[in-house]
Amino acid sequence: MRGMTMIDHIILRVRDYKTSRDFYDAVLATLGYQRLMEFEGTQAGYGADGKPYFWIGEDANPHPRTHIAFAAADRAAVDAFHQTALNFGAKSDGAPGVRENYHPSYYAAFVFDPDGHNIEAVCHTPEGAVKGAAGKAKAVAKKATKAAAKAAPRATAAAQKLAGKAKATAKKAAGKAKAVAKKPARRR
Ligand SMILES: N[C@@H](CCC(=O)N[C@@H](CS)C(=O)NCC(=O)O)C(=O)O
Repeated sequence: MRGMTMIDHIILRVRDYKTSRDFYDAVLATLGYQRLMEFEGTQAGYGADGKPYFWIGEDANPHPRTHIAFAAADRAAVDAFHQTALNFGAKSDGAPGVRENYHPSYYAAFVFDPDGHNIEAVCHTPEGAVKGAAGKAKAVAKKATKAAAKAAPRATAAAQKLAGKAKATAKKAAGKAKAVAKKPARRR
């Protein structure tokens, strides 16, 4: 999901920096994005993997309404995004759900941020695919756990064998050293 994106970064002008920062800290965390940078107490950059894509910057006269759609990894994240925004007192502009008018698996929710910008969280992955991928990941994890459990006793046995060999070699070497020490020193 976090590969190359079409937009490098975008800045929304906001009337009250702290109010908007607290709002976006909470709402974007639901989608897995964090505040990564902050400049002069008036600008904050949010993103993932060290790259801030989305910025807010204080401005006494912010631009009129903008629309921004944030990518969500799954439908549960879209739901959490919407609920968290409402908890902040935001007005909903569309409850979480599929928007068939865009495409059959366009699952989105819309809210207005503190300045009235229309922000959206959207997940394009069909529900079956998400469930299928989760199922596959679970199966792979189960297989790996089984294989590890099977390999562990074999590894232990091999390690024990090696330890035994090392012990025998050490014993032999100690015996030899003792014998050499007992031998009287040869006279010239
Ligand atoms: N209330 C609508 C909102 C739909 C919406 O805002 N769609 C976006 C495109 S994905 C849009 O047209 N934005 C234009 C704007 O906010 O100015 C819904 O729940 O479907």
